[in-house]
Amino acid sequence: MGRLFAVVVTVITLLSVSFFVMHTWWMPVDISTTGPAIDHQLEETMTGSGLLFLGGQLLLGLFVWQSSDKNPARKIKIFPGGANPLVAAAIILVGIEILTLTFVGSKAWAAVNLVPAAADSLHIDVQAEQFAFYFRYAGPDGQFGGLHPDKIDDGSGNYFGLDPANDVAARDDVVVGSLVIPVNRPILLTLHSKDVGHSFYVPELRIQQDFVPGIEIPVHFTATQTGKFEIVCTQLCGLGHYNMKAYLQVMSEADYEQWLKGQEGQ
Ligand SMILES: [Cu+2]
Repeated sequence: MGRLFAVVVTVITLLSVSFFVMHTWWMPVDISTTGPAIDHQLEETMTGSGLLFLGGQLLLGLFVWQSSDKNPARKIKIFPGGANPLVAAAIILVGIEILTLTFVGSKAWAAVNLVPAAADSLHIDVQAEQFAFYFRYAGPDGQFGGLHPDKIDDGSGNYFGLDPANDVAARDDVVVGSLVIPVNRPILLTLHSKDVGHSFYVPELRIQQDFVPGIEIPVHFTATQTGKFEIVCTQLCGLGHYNMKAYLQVMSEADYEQWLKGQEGQ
């Protein structure tokens, strides 16, 4: 029985490691300028923790195999000093591993979260609510209208709480249900939520950022490929959470300009 367990542990270990080595289930294509650093970090983290996992599981299988010998005359071997030095060594080893990953990975993190957005970024406002995303562009005047939470009214399509009657800048703001952006141009999003916590996740951009009600959260990125990608909410935000998504459409600069003109005309 013991030997069978040792074989099963070894087979499960090798099988599960092989799925990671072959990238059977892996990240989708990367379409952002900051993505390669994140993917590189992911590879390093998976390799480091994968080697520890592989070594640990194979050792476990080996020990189970060796101790399944039922011979009562066999002397029990005791590691010098007992278990304490081994446990201490394991804690130090894992601690060093995690600290190293933190320092090595901080660069990739900083490029996304600590470096400010480029000054010429295209600014788009994002409103999350149960269970949809809305996107706002400044319109021909380049000015966003002010936000008035008391004026938010889904029935009339006023998802951001604009006041076009009194606020000139708000009159030409474009509000749509898809995030349409030009390729190769820095984008700066400001995330707002009108109700509960949501999340903005685009796997292809390697960006996942929570919405927090009452806080404006900046997110910036540059898309390097045209195409249509899913934006999904990854914070359990209510009964309709499973269905909370929108699309990111990355277009050529010319297509984007044309799309925006079409929206402004409405
Ligand atoms: Cu949500």
